Amino acid sequence: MNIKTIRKQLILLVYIICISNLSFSQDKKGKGMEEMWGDKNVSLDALKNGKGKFFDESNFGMFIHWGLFSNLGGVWNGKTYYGIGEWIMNPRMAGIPVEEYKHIAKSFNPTGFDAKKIAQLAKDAGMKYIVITSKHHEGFAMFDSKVSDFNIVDATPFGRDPMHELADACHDLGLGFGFYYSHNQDWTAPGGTRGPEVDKKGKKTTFKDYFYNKCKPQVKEICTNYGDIDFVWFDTPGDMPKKYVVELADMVRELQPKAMMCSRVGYGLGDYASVGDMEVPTKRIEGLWETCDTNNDSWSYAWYDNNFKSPKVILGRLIETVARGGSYLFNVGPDQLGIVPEIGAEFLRKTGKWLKKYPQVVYAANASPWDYKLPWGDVTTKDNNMYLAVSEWPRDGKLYLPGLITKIKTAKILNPEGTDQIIEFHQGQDNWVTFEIPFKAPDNLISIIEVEVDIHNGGDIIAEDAALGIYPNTKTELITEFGKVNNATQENIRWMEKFGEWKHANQVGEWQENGQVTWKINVKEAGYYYLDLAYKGSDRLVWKTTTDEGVMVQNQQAATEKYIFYNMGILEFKTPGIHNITTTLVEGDRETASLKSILLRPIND
Ligand code: H79
Repeated sequence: MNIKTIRKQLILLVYIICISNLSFSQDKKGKGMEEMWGDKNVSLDALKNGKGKFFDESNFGMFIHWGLFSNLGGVWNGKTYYGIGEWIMNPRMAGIPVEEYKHIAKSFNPTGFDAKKIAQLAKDAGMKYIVITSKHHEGFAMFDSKVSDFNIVDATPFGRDPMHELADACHDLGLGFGFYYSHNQDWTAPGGTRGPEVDKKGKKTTFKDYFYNKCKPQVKEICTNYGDIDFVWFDTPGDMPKKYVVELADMVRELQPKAMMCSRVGYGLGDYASVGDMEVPTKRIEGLWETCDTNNDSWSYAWYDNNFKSPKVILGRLIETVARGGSYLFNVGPDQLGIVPEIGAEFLRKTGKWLKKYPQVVYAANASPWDYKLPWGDVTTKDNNMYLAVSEWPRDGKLYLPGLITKIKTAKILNPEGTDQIIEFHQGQDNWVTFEIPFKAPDNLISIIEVEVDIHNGGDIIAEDAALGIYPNTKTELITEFGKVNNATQENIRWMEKFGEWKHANQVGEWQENGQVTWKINVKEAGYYYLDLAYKGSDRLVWKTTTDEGVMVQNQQAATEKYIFYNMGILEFKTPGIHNITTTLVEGDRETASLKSILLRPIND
């Protein structure tokens, strides 16, 4: 095992701990190592070539949050509740009493629901499968259930089973299909987590009652009545006792041997890891994993939420996820009529048009040789090719690639509608590659440069991972995650902007005297750079940044509770090549000061 592999495995280990915390932490923190995800009896290779193959190669799927909450669209008793719409019943949002919530079903009549149209949208978007909410935390079954009549067939005027229609439509179009099922929380079923503690007769109920009376039999229904399914996506295991999770997972494996379960089933019993909601990881993760994200801000439909991600942003986040080694599950929220909001649908079709032009960049593509994204975009790989996916096309005719050890053979700009354009490049002694590119971006979304490299029989494309590139023609953000920290605390944090909408960052806080973050960087060209710092804190802070050449920038700027970039001044690199750069907090409130990143900007950028 070489050093790089050991290092990667260590990173993986740390990530798995973080992942299990994130996906479990929704209710409880601090799961131990023994609770890692993955079937211990199946190797990763066997999984990737077996039942995980479809998931591993697809890389892009559609998530659908649709339920009784969609009938409210974020409104209860005339008041709008902002945040994740499927939580509206929760006391921390509208706090709707159980009986009143159940009553909403009487007016739920999603006559606009067209399963074929939604499946076609997924297909047009370039997605390979659909995972839909069959029951969310509030307990309403969106399928025909004999177990509980709080379901869309028995309790609504609609009276149809839309899950059947969607499963059929997916199978007809050759898409994969699977169900989300909230197995621990049930806010309306007696005994469910955060649900009523007594049954209709006033008798005390336990989680065991809920598990055997509703959860397990309903999961049996979704695993029996819809043909072969590809996913069973459990969520928020919380402190659900292990024996029930084991029983549930065993049943799924027996009834649907090909279905993949994500790590949120709990206790490491999933087939692949699910990272935090709405999070695109910044660093490479080994193994099979997925991130789930949503097309606007909420998961389920909310009338006001038209903050839809553009096709370029969707593609950027998809490619970034694939480049970190994962799969992207991207959510839409059909409304009270069962219709996917049109702006989101249109942006997805545009996303799909791009993917039709460059399918090789995403499907069955592998991670980038760099563990992190690059300032102009990201890189995916397949066989002897690297795909440089350039979202910020440089304006000076040059694209730089830092620290590439593997030799390049040819490079061309892909032009699926015409002829590919071979481009000149120079791979220097310093391992920087400079490509000569046209001034205008070839694609108005994300342009692709296909780079053929000189490797033989399954070898890896090797990039130096020791130093972060500083580019002459584009700004580079150095996040704290890639720095070395002394006398301060480095920690991943997440926070909510609106209710339930997570933002994630690695940051350094709890600054002691001489607390510092040091980055190892690889400067392509000597000269002046603007230095900006992204931090939060209180009042005003003084920061000092020094290089190993003795150059120093020290300045005071304001600080607020939000991360903002502040200009610090001009920093000079007297020579190109490998340097250290160190940032220290000099004055100000050490308790609240939190540094997220530093930014180096070429003067003329
Ligand atoms: O289905 C979507 C979310 O509804 C679900 N997962 C995605 C895919 C999810 N369930 N729980 N969480 C996400 C974590 C949410 C935690 C919070 Fe809260 C909800 C933070 C604020 C509201 C729980 C309740 C913690 C504080 C109050």
